[in-house]
Amino acid sequence: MNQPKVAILMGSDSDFGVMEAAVVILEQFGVAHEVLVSSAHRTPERTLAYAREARQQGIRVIIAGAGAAAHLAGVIASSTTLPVIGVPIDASALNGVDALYATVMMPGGVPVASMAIGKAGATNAALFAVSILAGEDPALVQALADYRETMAAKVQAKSDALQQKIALRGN
Ligand code: RP5
Repeated sequence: MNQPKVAILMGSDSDFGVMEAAVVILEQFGVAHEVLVSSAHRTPERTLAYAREARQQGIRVIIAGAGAAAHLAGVIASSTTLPVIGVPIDASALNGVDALYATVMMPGGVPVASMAIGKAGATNAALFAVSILAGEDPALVQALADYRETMAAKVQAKSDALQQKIALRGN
């Protein structure tokens, strides 16, 4: 693949079951990306060094997924002016609400774009990253429009199938 433009970081390899949804979207859109495990708590120096160097390495958007006391996205945002998208992961007894609060409640001045908890959040993080990159890339604008169209067609097909099922019950 080309030089990665999007970085997907996660606090643990145990987060990959959720964060894989972001990888799938970036592959679908043909966006070059890299995936790595780095923890705000267990490897703080590695995380900060990555954040500091990411822009110079050609990264344009960072996605950070973490569970529990999820400080990964915020810590990355503290050390880069790149857009940082946080994905709270359901990895503790608090079912991801802990990670959501830790990710979304940033102090003014250091923004993190927090997504929903779990796979929907990982999917949307990647779509949001594509939207950011689409500002410089008309092909990505078209790909996003196609994605929405396909999604709408699937909803229409589901609606049609449901109506047919209900009509058959009436006979
Ligand atoms: C967080 O703690 C990680 O992002 C993960 O969601 C959670 C548990 O990590 P492991 O104990 O599975 O490595 O920092």
